[in-house]
Amino acid sequence: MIELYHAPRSRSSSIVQLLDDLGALDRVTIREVTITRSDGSDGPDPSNPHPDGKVPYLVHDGIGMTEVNAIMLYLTDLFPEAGLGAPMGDPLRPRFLSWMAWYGNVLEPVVHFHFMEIDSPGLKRTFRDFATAVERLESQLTKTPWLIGDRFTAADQLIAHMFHFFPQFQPKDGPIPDWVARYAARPATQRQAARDGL
Ligand SMILES: N[C@@H](CCC(=O)N[C@@H](CS)C(=O)NCC(=O)O)C(=O)O
Repeated sequence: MIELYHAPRSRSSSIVQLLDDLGALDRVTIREVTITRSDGSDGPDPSNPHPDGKVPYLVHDGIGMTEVNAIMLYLTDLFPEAGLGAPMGDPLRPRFLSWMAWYGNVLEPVVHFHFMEIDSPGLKRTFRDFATAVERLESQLTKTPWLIGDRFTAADQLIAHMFHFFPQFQPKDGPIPDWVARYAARPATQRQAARDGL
């Protein structure tokens, strides 16, 4: 049995969209919960088992897991038929794993530092900065339409979702706006926007 603790218009929407793309939505029970929103509204839901009261939280046969990128990796391995991951033996798996981890290890922190205007030499030494992260994406997206190559994967779902959800993070030109537009035009993105009431 698979359960997903979900709050609309959040990181867990990206998981719902991935499940839709994987053709696995009917295999998962979605449990909608409240979370504390960034404007301070709502609050944690006592029925949500996530240790920090956050979403997404996935439970598979009684074992829970957190972290949006780890959950996506897990689901693409669990439902490999859709070809949205890069399983063991796929020569592009190293690239796929790198983008999935880079999102959490680098992109999330630098986005927060950048938009909160935190300018610290120490943080910069470790994480570089938002402009460097954008350059990394642009460097790949000038070579290939999607992050690991010619096909859309959960790495695009994970990272393009952020730029789509927060258009203010997008550079005005270069390959990122085109990539996000292609992501936005995908039927699964449009179905998720409808589910989220966007
Ligand atoms: N590192 C976590 C972050 C999860 C997260 O911050 N989720 C937000 C929704 S997008 C949330 O639940 N916020 C409620 C809160 O901070 O209490 C992940 O990657 O899954």
